[in-house]
Amino acid sequence: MTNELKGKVNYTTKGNIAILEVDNPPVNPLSSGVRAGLTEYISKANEDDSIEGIILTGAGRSFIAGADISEFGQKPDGPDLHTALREIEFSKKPVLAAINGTALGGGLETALVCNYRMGTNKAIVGLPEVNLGLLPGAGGTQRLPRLIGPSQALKMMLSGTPISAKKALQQGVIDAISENSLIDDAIMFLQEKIGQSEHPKVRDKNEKLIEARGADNVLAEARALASKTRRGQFAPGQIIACVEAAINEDDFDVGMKKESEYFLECLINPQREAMIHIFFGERAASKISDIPKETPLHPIQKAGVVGSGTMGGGIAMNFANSGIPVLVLDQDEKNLERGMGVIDKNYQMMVERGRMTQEQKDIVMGLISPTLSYEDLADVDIVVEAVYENLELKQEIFRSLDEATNENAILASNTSGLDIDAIASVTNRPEKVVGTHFFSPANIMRLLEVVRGQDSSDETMATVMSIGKRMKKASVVSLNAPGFIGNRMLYGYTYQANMLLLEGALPNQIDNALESFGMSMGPFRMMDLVGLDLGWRARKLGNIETPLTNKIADALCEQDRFGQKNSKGFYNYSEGSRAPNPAPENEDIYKEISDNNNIARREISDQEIIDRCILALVNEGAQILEEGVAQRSGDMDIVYINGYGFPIWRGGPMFYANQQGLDKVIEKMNNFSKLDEEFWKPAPLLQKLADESSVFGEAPTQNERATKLSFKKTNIGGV
Ligand code: T1G
Repeated sequence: MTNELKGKVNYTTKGNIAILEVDNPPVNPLSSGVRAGLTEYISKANEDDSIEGIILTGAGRSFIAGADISEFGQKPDGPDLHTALREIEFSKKPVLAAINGTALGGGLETALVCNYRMGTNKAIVGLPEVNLGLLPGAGGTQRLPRLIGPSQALKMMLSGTPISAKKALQQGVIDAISENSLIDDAIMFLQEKIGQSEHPKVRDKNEKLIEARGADNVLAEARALASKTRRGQFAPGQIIACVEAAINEDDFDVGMKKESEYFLECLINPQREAMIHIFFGERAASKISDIPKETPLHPIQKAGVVGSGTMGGGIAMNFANSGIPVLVLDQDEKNLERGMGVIDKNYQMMVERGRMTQEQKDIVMGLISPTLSYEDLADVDIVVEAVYENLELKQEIFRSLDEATNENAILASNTSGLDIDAIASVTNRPEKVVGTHFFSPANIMRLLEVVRGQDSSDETMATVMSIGKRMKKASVVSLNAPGFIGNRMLYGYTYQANMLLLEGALPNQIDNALESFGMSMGPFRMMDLVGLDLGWRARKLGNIETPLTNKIADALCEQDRFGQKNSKGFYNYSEGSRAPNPAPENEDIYKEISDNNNIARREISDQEIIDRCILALVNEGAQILEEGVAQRSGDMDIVYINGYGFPIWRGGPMFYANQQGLDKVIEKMNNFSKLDEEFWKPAPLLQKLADESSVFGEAPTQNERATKLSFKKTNIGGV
């Protein structure tokens, strides 16, 4: 029994032109109904003698957003994509793709089988399949290199980043840009071609490939790019192999056959499922399950940031990059000047690296204004406080903001772990108070933890989530609990890394093991980057006793080893370099502290290191899910991939645990419980799901939750 087909194609005619409009809202993926519609209507237009030309376009804001990602791993209905595209490519009548918006993946590949391509100036085109652990499997790896040359094509397919219509025209991906009505311009363009005996097919354009034959640098550069930007990923190598085939095979269809083989290998590779989990996971994370979709948003036309330090400056850049004018307030003139200088320098670096034009820089810098006075914030719609972590100071600032800003303004704190309700309690508008935990550098890192206070209103939450989308952030909701999601999970991970150091593993072994697992940076390199002295000074200042797992770091600080900032920490660094060099001189300190704490040092395998650090994340994640601090396990995966350097091709810690099997996870934790029974006690939800041979998913409902959440009740390693 075939399911009802999804999506459709609208067929209309204008004189001697047939117009096929892909209609599968909101972004027109090539679902079963679209594939069926394309196949049917191309042949209908070809059989209709009154028709001399065909235009293919999309309904709404998108041309075609690619293959239907939700179909991967399922048995697809309707004709397959190759059949539909063959109909278009071998149409007797010329076909023009009128690209009215996003043409991505299979969407661009569909345009590439057309004879001609025209876009609006807002159109964007790209082959982002690599972001899904896939490759352009509908001819993209064979046709795009023919149009723009293998080197440019490889850059586009390995970055997965779309390009603008202007750039697409420059590179030859499209033939023209419509400045007025796209369909009218497309009809005019096609009318001029209709009389021609032949119409170009991309498959026949071999010049650029033949030119590249023997030019090994093309593939070598692509391999270098892939290993630099996509470490551990399977698909990039497959993409390069496809283009190598395109270069060396004379017969187009032989190259296509290779592409299909390599595509299949990507499809069955577990990375594909993990990366598609993240694609849909990011979209799911942007939804708050108990807040209605139609909740009205508070209009955000102007913003403010309190604090012009590293975080404040980065947050201000996010507002400006989203076209929102922003005031940066600091009480200290010198700080303000320095802060504005850092913002200008960051943008200047982007201009120098060609990632923005001088003109674009002038526009965004024009949106950022410094101020020393709270009064200037009277008409802003949102303020983000970004000063250092001190509750009393933040409460003082929120009292001032409560007075200075209009009563409708949203007041947000960039705290990375302080009690949002305690901050809100000093204002007369706790329903307008929320946490917006950005990650450093805030203008680069995609993660945004949106912390929901007990009184944060639906409107406040929905509005901040929509701002996160405008800033192109991966926004994830956390309830107000110590360490929120990311830092809370990190505690167990770092605790295990430090215990492994005490038990005999060395920093570079632990870091290499976790980096070979795919983490972007090992914990000890991370600690050296952040600075070992932050915790040490805080403990000295507060006269706080050093916990066991900080004893080594504190001992290093006593030896004036603070990390990268003074070129020595767990590693040594040559002047001006960030490359970590082993520091054998530290080993005596490690041995002494292990001895002083009766910890026997032993050989430890890389697998034990990986399992203990990653499963510590998973177990705390299960506790967070049980408490409902995170709405769903996928949210924690989004947090770890966008904020803590977890490899996207493993799908995040919770997805990784699901793929391993929760019974296997429990088994490993039980093995480790000999080392520390309390720490390795499985979270009740993890035990329950493993017993049911189930997997992590949505958080248990309010009633199912074992523990009632409160800032006071929950404790993270004494932080
Ligand atoms: N398939 C299925 N659903 C899709 C989809 C797709 N290709 N693209 C988007 N959606 C859903 C999405 O989950 C969301 O659903 C809604 O549409 C709106 O999306 C053979 C193998 C186009 C830039 O990788 O990058 O072609 O959450 O919230 O921010 O070679 O969507 O509302 O239920 O993201 O405006 C390659 C994927 C596929 C592009 C629009 N294509 N899409 O962004 O909206 S593989 C892609 C995007 C392929 C061929 C291969 C973005 C967008 P819901 P949204 P947006």
